[in-house]
Amino acid sequence: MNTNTTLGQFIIEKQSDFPYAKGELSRLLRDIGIAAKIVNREVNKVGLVNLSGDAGSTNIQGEGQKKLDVYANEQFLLALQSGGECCIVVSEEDEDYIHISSEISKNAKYIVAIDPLDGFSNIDVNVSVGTIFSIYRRKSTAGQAVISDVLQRGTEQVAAGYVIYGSSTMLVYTTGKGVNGFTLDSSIGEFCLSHPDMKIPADGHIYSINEGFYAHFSNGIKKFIKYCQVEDDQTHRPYSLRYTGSMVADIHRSLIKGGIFIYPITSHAPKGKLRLVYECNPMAFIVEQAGGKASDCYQRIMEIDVQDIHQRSAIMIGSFNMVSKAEQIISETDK
Ligand code: FDP
Repeated sequence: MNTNTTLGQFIIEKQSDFPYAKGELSRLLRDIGIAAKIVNREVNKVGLVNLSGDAGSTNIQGEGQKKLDVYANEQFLLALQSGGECCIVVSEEDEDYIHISSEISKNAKYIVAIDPLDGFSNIDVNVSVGTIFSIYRRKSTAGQAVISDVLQRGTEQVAAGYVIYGSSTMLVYTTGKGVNGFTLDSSIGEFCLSHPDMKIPADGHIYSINEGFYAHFSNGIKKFIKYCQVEDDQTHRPYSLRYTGSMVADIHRSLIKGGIFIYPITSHAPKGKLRLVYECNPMAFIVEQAGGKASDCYQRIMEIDVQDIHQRSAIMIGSFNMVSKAEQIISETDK
């Protein structure tokens, strides 16, 4: 690991790469990094202090407890509110988007969409969870930011990233000039550059889908699963199946080792399950920047029109050739 370069230093060094290099996006990214460290501290002690319990339960000292997802949401909101660079926050935890109307935020130009704790159902069993964020620049030029500033396509993202709270904690982000990964060195309390210029292998040998829902999948998805399972020496099939139930963990593995993660539409979730604005778009931006591909089976994720902040989408994301193959099989089968 290159412990010489911390996230803070790297962001400042790369500031001139940003589309509008005034330091605001740098500060926003730095604030997200600080909140991630606070959330990481709480994720690590979850077994000790019952943070996985329901909101309203009490801890060992008899104090009121918050669920960790509520806590994580509060920490990111606090960081974004006090940083002064963000005018609107969209969060998985809040039904409506939140205007930040403090004195220091009155000229803020950025909109942040965030899933503060993705894969939360894994928190009790020590499987990795994550935070996903997506950053847009507001389009309106005067007054309060408006809904059209929020409902921008994924192609308009200026930055996106995720934090994975796993065997080690990593922050991975892109500003549209490649992808870089930073590992938290707890001895110095800093994210340090450990994975510079990440590239996803064009082919992989792992597919990742909740196959328990096989009966609810379209014939095209079923056919792709069969393709993954058939023996073929040339393409190193059958592929292995890995599915943690934490999108961040499953996509992080694909980014490092190659592979495909699929959450398709099902007969029980006809629009898909995952959220376009703060799950699919940011992960698509990162994976594309690393050389991979992300689609909803038919269309590039980042080109989907956004009508609603909590809109759902199907997603197929990962190694370029695997996603292309899946798209081909699905479009031939589900015509
Ligand atoms: P979770 O509901 O635990 O937050 O974002 C939703 C998500 O997890 C993803 O992280 C994960 O990939 C998916 O849902 C798991 O859904 P299934 O249990 O339906 O497979």
